Amino acid sequence: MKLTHFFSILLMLALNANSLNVLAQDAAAPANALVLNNEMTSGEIRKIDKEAKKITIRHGEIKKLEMPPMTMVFQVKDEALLDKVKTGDKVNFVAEKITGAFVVTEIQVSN
Ligand SMILES: [Cu+2]
Repeated sequence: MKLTHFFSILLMLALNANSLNVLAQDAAAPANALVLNNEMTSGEIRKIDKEAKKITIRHGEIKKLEMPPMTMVFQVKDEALLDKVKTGDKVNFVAEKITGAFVVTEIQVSN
């Protein structure tokens, strides 16, 4: 093996290791963002409207949506979410702003 070949192989290995590191960092970032994005908010079900696919929740602060504690109406992403809860239930839920509307995308009873 020529010495120049040896060095170019070393260089390739070094570059590959670098790009792998970068890939690993890129892969980690969205995962963290996802966890933050799915942070659950505590609340209490005040009203369920299956026909309109809406749910009224008295909720704690939702930092992601810059929203203080309040009682408000949410849409639900999936009608089946409404079958998991009933009025008066204490819940943890995920709310997202989707095309200008506040939508519950996940919900579970917490008591
Ligand atoms: Cu609110």
